[in-house]
Amino acid sequence: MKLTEQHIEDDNKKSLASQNNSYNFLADSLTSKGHNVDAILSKLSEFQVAVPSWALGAGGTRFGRFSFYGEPSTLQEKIEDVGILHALTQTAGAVSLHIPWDIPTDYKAIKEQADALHIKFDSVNSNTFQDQKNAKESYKFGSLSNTSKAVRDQAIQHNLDVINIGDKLGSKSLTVWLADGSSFPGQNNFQTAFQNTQNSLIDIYAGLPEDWKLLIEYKPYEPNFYSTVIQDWGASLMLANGCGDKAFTLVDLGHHLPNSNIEQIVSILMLKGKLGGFHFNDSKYGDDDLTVGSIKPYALFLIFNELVYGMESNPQNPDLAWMIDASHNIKDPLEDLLQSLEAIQEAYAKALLVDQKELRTAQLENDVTKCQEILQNAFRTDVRPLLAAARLKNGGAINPIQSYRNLAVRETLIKERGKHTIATGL
Ligand code: PSV
Ligand code: MN
Ligand code: MN
Repeated sequence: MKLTEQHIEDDNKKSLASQNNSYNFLADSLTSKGHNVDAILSKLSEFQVAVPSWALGAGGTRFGRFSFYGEPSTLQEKIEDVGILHALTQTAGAVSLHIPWDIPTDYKAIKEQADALHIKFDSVNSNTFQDQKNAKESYKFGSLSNTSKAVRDQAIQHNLDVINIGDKLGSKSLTVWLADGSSFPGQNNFQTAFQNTQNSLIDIYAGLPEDWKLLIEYKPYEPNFYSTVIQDWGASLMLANGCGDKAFTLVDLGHHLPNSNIEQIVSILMLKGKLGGFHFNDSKYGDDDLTVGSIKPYALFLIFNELVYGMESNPQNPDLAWMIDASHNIKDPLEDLLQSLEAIQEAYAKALLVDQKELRTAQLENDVTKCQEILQNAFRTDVRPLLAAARLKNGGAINPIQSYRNLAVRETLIKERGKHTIATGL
């Protein structure tokens, strides 16, 4: 299914008058407070987030998976779905592939399809957390950190193969997330596991094309429950530094122990020029991968405030690879992603409303109340008409979920693909 601009434009007609009213009211009020509304709209339009290929089908838990009708079962269908998300939101202009779940069979055709939908191939993800069919070695006791050289070599080779696949598609970075660690005290020698991982990453780094980045993701636990080799940003940063200038830390919102100050982590990494990528999701307990902004929207805003500050003040930090890393068990995956994309744009827009100069002055004067007021005023502004205006400007939907339902997207996908399709992925 392809959503045309005409489909969306027709559906927008129902809400156009009310959108214009709300937008004009908000734009006037922001302008009178000294904001440059056009500049904010341009920034919102430019901000593109990659959709992970594995989130287009219903996720599952280790207790089961309830599939959702009309799921994409080929890479082509997954890109079609990202095309739908992008047509509606104008902010999902990239896809992030997980290899080997998504190895293209016809590169030219896939690239042409993505180009036609204005979708880029963002970071490619390797997978050494599952054993692959016909693989000689098993990752049961780790991959890049394994005590066996044969296992490490197989995992290194897999990452080099992933770089090669990504290169053919126009990706510019490799994301490495390892499940490596231990489930019981004494199982692993921490130092050996870390050193093996560093050496393996150095070998992978040596295979990076000149204009590529290596993004190293950390996570404190799961699937291992006693220790993880790359447990936190410090371990990731040490490994990145041990590789070189093209290696960076990747922050996933769900990969922190409860109450970690994630905004401070991203801020300091950007100061050091070492934040390379970012995975959005939300969580109540652990790596829950819930819809972005569904649990802790203020925390997301505070993180965005630091990201905006970093993007404006830290030229030493490269452009980031932004990706949604959420999936859910019980909702329509496309509706879930539409909600996540909206929440990301909302937090970004609110962060753009923070007057950084005014905040700086209040900080220097140690006016704690004013500092807090500046942030909370921005957070409490209802920016949704701004997001809709940014979408509208580029041919997107005023209200993506409403249009998705009005245009019977899921029903059409079910008609085209059938009811019982299963997407590859977690
Ligand atoms: C691991 O929990 C993770 O966040 C990594 O980014 C993986 O590649 C992804 O999830 C797969 O679901
Ligand atoms: Mn992640
Ligand atoms: Mn995760």
